[in-house]
Amino acid sequence: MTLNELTDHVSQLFAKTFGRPPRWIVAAPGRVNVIGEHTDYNDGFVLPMAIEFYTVMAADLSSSSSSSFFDTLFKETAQIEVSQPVLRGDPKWSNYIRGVIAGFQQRGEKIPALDVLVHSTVPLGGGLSSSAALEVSTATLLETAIGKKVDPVEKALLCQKAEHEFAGMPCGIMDQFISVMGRKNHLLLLDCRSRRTELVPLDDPSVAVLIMNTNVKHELTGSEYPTRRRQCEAAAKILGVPSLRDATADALEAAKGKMDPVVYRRARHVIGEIERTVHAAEGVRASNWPTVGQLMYASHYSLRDDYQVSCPELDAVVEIAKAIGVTGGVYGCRMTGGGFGGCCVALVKADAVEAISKKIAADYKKKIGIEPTIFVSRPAAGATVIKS
Ligand code: GAF
Repeated sequence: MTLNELTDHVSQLFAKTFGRPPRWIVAAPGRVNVIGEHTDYNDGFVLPMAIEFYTVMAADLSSSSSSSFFDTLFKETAQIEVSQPVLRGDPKWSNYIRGVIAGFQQRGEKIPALDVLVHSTVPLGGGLSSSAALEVSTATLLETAIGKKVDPVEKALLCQKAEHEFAGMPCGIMDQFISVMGRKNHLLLLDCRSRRTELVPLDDPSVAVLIMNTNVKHELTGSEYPTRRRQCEAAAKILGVPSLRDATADALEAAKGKMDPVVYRRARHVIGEIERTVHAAEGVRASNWPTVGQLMYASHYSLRDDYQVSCPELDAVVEIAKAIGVTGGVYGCRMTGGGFGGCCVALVKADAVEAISKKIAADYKKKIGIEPTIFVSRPAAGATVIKS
């Protein structure tokens, strides 16, 4: 479904639910990270792109004192009293929205009561940033409703704070930044220390980005993510640097004896991954797809062996893709996002997409026993106001 078709659909759903057409419609995309995993909270580089899957919100002013957010997936309404400071509450999914409203209130904004229909095509729990899309969509709606733009960096940080404080997930800045700042046909090279961004064109029609959802989500992400953050901080402390961004592979080797072996491996992943990300961006600029592909495999093996955030299902997809090889049209493949399930991303020859998808689906089903979901996305635009 194109964004236009999706917008029409959501507009109709709003009219059916609230009995009148919406006054505003906004959309914010999910993302896939091409490379640079678990580097954002280490002040490193990431190279994500926004995908053509969105959280769309259609809205109008409400005649009541509280806002109603109706979510079409959960088929339930979150009532949020906006005349007072918004706190955490039920249903659980509404906390992403609540956190963003609270962020606007903390900036001194008075938030009007709204009737909102929320409809998302970003797969939930697929590691494609459905939560960032929900936060950024909310922020974009609030900007539209109050008639004031927030600086894009401030907006992304406000959404990240919502995730920290209202959803209890100590994420880095990647997901919210790309959902705000994505650009059609571009990857976003983000320096997570300076927050400087560079748009890297990915518009070569001969290559495609394939996204493969393993359709499994192991319930480890919640506890493992903060543990990884702490291990990285411990490594930086031993190395005497503010963050692993400042560490070198040589310094790490020299300090190996002073470090817990697990902490050492975590640091080895991060230091190597930051370097791979910078090289991959160079590879994309030069359309050097085999090099980018090799860096993607190296990233996966490092996440599997040193960072230990992969799982058998993600590994299976990568091994199947690797077996197809460049001759079959696959340049590279890796797990993407936080890990423990969710999606893999592959860089492939555009004219081989169909054959590759079929082969991966069949072999994955044979090996794991479940169907994967496979799709292609061009790099999409970040958050947009569709009707204002
Ligand atoms: C999750 C987090 F939300 C991101 O900030 C990032 O750390 C990612 O995992 C791993 O690269 O998506």
